[in-house]
Amino acid sequence: MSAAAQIGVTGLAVMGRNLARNFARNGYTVAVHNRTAARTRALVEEFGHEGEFVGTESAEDFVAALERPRRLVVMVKAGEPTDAVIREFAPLLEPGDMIVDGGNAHFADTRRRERELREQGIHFVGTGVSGGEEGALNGPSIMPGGSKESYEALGPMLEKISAKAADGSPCTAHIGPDGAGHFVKMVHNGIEYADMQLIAEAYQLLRDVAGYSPAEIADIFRTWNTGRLDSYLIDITAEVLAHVDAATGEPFVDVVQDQAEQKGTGRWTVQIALDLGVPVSGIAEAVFARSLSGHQDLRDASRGLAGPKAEPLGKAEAAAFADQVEQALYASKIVSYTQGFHEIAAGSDAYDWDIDLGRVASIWRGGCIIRAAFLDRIRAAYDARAELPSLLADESFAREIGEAQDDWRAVLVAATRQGVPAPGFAAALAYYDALRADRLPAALTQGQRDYFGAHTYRRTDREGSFHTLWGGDRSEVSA
Ligand code: NBP
Repeated sequence: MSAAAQIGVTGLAVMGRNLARNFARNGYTVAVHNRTAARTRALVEEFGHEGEFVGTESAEDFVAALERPRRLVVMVKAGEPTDAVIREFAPLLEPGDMIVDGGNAHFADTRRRERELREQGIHFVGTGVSGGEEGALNGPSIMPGGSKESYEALGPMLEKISAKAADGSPCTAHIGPDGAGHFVKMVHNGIEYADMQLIAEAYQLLRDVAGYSPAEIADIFRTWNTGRLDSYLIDITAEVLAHVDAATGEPFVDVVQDQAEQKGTGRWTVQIALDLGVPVSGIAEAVFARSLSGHQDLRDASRGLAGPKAEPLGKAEAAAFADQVEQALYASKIVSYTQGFHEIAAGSDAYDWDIDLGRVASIWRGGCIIRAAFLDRIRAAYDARAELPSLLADESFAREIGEAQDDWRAVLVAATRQGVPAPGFAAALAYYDALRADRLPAALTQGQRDYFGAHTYRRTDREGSFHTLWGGDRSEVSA
């Protein structure tokens, strides 16, 4: 077999197959391989006309088909299958070769794999890929980690197959060493959860409080999509809401069971945020809202609990309320991204990744699920001040959120009065109010901790740690 392929893809389910086709359509010769060879044959038969594919059935043939240094993309189910593939291929590779894991791996696994393969001189490039099957085929957002050297060999190819932002720049860039790419992809998915939850809350408020039909709400979302909320998720929300079920003639959204599922990356984002001590309350509420929706028994047992029934507003009031919901949604979205970028900054510090936050915003502008006009603004904020401590410290975001806050509060008052849950909006506002507070009740918490556990506290008026003798004469001692 001649070593002619510039890149190889193993794992040819929906993502791998489409990524391989994307490379081929962009003029690269692609070696393809899958554990079950029938998938490889099917790909070459069905899409062979799209470009140059080298179909291979054994690991040896696959590796032999690649030019050196070898670039081997793994698109298999994350977890043990990825380790199985590495065990199979690593012994066949040579120093300088690259294994690119495009699956949704946990960044801690990526760090382990990178360390193990580095000993063999193999570059392990943990790479986040976002955009689903359509993105994999036509241009995803790609978040590669790993060594700088591997990016030099891979980057130009990734840049070619990636999505392009409106200004033409590729939606990929070297994120940072070892697990940085998968970490950023994880937070991307966490933000995606939060975005989806906020949109869902906006929908429910427009439906139950304003009294709009799904078709009318689709129109409202279409209008919002022409403004500052312009994004893929708002766009597809309008499509889903406008869809009518063929079997019943009912709005599609009314015939779908209201139990949201999840695959795990949102949960990871929250777990890791807890480890890093980063408050990502909006993302956490989104994960919890999905999990609550799935507890059907609990919901059935609680349906009769006391509380108001929402009473829809009149037409004129409804339109004004919809404008307020737009403000609340936008303000809450700013908070979600603030929290997500804080988590990336904290991960970057903890693992010495030196992640450029503006660049992350930049490569999310196209291809991925959270692509939005808004990301250009985030990029501009970090470009203006790379050390921005929080997105809320950016003048223009601070101004916008300040302008939105009256409506944001009004929406939450209406939601609370009418008994419509809006945990994402509420968590975002609580985060905003907590950050801007002069004093937090954390002082009282410290007092309680000192009382029962002698955990000590610091004072506002002088340096040092102190403990009050609560069980004695309540005098204060230096700790
Ligand atoms: P799946 O996650 O469904 O994985 C199926 C592939 O894994 C098949 O090629 C299968 O081979 C292979 N595989 C398995 Br399962 N166990 C294996 C093993 N022990 N050794 C070798 N190969 C094995 O595919 P997908 O939905 O295309 O996703 C691929 C990756 O991309 C996943 O990590 C996923 O999380 C990630 N991702 C998916 C999306 C999306 O929208 N679907 C988006 C972004 C990232 P077989 O054909 O022989 O069974």
